[in-house]
Amino acid sequence: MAIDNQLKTFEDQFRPAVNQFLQAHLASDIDQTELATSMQYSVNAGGKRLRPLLTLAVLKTLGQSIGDAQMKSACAVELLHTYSLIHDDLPAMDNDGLRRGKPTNHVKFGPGMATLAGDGLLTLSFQWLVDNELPARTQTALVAELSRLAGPAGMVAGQADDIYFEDQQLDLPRLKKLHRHKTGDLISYSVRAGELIANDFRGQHDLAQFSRAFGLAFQIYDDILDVTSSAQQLGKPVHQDEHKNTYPNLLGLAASSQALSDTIEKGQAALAHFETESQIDSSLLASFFSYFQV
Ligand code: GRG
Repeated sequence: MAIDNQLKTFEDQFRPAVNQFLQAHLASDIDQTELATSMQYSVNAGGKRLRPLLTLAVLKTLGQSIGDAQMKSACAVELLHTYSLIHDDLPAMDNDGLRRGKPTNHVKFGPGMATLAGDGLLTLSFQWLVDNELPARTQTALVAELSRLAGPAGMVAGQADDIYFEDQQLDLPRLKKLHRHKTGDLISYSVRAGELIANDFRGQHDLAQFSRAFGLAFQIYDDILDVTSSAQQLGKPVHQDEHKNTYPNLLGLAASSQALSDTIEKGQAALAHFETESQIDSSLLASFFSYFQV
């Protein structure tokens, strides 16, 4: 499967817009020079911007126009995501030296400043959700949803399972739960954020199914790439997962690829149902599945 043209056109338009927004607005919200350099270093290190792009794609799918308030709320999740990567790379966690093709934040600025850069990005993401022109009830709903899905009942719970069960093999249901929290919940948030910003909940059940399937597929794909790719291709170390709970470690590569295809099919079926029920074109969201080069 090649990258879908529709996804490429969308990314070509909106990834630079996300990058510009992040570059233009980060510095003015930080009041310490070294901290600003450290936070900007990781945010501007060149991630795919998948999560804000998903929010923007839901907004487009629901026929919304994208102004400053929509862009700022959509970019908030990228700040939070970058915090999670900085903290995940710390010596006390995965102790990784390479991220987004560059030395990790703690290698460059030391573990103390890297911890603070993560803390700053986590806090600032919530500030961006309320410091904009959206209606107050929308802002509150976004804050509530992000707290639930990124916090101790969401991504942080997944990360805790990841380190707690590092040398213990989980069965498939518990592995799926780990993946749902660690990776899936922030992706689910990103899709839900589009509905909340648009204040349009047509097909919310199908979009939740889509985002769950996409999130699980994203992590299975990441697990597979850790086994099959080079560090140069990924911009981060590979073969890091040998003691971790991953699909290839539990099921082997062939069954993991099958699980990936099955999960993608489930997500596509949810979007097809969404389109039939709502008469809304779901092809932009469906094009995100072409990210998985299977
Ligand atoms: C530290 C609380 C805390 C959580 C960390 C995100 C995370 C949870 C850990 C990173 C390790 C990992 C493999 C997570 C799975 C999700 C994942 C594949 C993250 C990388 O996201 P991409 O591929 O990265 O979107 P870019 O750099 O493109 O933004």
